[in-house]
Amino acid sequence: MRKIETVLSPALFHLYEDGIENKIVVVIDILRATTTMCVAFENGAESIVACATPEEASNFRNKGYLAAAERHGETVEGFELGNSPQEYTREKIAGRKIAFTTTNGTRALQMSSAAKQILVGSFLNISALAKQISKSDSDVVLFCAGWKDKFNLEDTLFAGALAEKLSGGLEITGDASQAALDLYRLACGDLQGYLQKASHVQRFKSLHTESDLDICLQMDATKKIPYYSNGLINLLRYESAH
Ligand code: 3SL
Repeated sequence: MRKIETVLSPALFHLYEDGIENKIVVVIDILRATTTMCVAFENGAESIVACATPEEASNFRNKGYLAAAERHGETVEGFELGNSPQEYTREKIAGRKIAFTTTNGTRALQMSSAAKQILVGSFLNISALAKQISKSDSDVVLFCAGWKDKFNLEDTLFAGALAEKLSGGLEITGDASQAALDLYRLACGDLQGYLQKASHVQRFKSLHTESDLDICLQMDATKKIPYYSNGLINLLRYESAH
């Protein structure tokens, strides 16, 4: 039976790298990078380059890209876009290429480079993602981007939600996957209420960005599945199959 494993923090990723070239990795940064990527594609972005640094993202401007950079939860000075999904409107980004760097999300994508397939997960595309994964024949690693190598509640909740959706056909393996599933079952009646305990939600409050939380918890707002390959995030061409 195919297996699901869960990585609760980038600091633990090395423990799951064995055989990664045969596995699907789902990168999860619910607040907010992978959510924002899903919003960007839903609103017509052409592609996203995942950059390691703001400098690297800025250099893409010469090639006509929009440059987006977030550090410590805030837009880096001088950038036209940060990491709030609310900024990624159709008016601003339809048909555009975006060079994007964030504190944890783009880093987790880059760390996953050796995987067979790297998918971008959020509550917005959770059912489409589950359907896509069910159709494949590989084991799955749910990779929580966390916050600066620390565990976080929101990515773990999503890992549990996706594990629950996949549990009919895949085996939940390891205590991390079980803990994520249990946490999700505990909190699923009121995700928004539960996440008031999350340190990143507290951070949002101090940065006056808490309205992003509503968007980040929207279930199934899109069927689009971004994937990462060779530094680029593009859209998986799958929709005709749905
Ligand atoms: O670290 C990241 O990738 C971001 O999602 C963090 S923030 O939500 O923009 O603060």
